[in-house]
Amino acid sequence: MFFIGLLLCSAPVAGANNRQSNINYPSFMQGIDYGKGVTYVVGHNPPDSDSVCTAIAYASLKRQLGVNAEARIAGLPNAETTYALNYFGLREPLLLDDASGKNIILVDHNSFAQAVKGMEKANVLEIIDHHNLIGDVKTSAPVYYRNMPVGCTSTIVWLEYQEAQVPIIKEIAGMMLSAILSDTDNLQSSTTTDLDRQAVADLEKKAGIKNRNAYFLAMEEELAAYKGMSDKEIFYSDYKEFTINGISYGCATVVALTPEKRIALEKRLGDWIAKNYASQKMDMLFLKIHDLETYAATISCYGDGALECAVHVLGKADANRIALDKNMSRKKVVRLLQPQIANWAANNAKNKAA
Ligand SMILES: [Mn+2]
Repeated sequence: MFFIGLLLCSAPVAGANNRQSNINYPSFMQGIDYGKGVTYVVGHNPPDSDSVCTAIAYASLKRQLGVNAEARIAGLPNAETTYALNYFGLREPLLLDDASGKNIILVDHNSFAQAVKGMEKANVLEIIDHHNLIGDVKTSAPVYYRNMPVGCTSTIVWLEYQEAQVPIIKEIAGMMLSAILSDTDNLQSSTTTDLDRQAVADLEKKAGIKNRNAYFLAMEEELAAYKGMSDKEIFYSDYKEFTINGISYGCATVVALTPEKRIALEKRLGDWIAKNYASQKMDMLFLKIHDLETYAATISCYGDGALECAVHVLGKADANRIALDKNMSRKKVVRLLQPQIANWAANNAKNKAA
């Protein structure tokens, strides 16, 4: 326990300016001034398992490389993340409610719209991410920016553990494993790469998970229960916001265990948005729901032009809903939607001017 406590919680033995004691520390990291204070590793808001678990794993790696890093969360973790933390006996990181003036490493996002408040005034030192570059993050010094087209940020962090030749303890393996399983839907999502599979094969051994499918299902059962949550809380539990050409849009992801539960959830949340759309102050809203039995998924579209844009790239609509290809991730949906919305916004502006 002492060993784990040391790795997870304590300040580094070597100071930030004494990093040469770590033989495998990439020498270019000397170009980053982590200063004397704490560097906070934080994911997006609202957080998912990637954002929370990867922050824990990356902060632990940085500490072992001599950086005074600590994991923080941008908001309350969801039930799936809480399950993973409890399973591996780890405490939830503290909340970072304002990033201004702080040294920051961003994981799992690259835009202010998804970041902790005050990030515009933070000192961003690194970005470790697997999303397309929608970001508006600007920095005063060069950063270590690592973006890879893999299924999960933890896959990148796993790779960094290999590169730095830092051993991965059980609890940290458990965090990275949980993040990858969550982001890739147990390696089923269209975003999954061989590197994610390689990481999972290594991490499940190190985490002592003998039945990965059972562990994944237990995590998802917690998430999909949406215990005690209102319609609005469910809608915003895994939600991301974007802006393109002056059009703001949000995409929520919700998961159900069975096709029956997916249909029920579609109806429940659909009724809620239909009533509350106007007060959400977004130009367009999208709700993606999939179930973990068949991996069938649908996306419902709300707001002027939303369905029109979606039909162009995602297929035929039934009312305001489109059936998606199996295993299609939100990331891919957004990647397809974004240029359509950009065009729509440009044409709309032209029409208004004419
Ligand atoms: Mn992620």
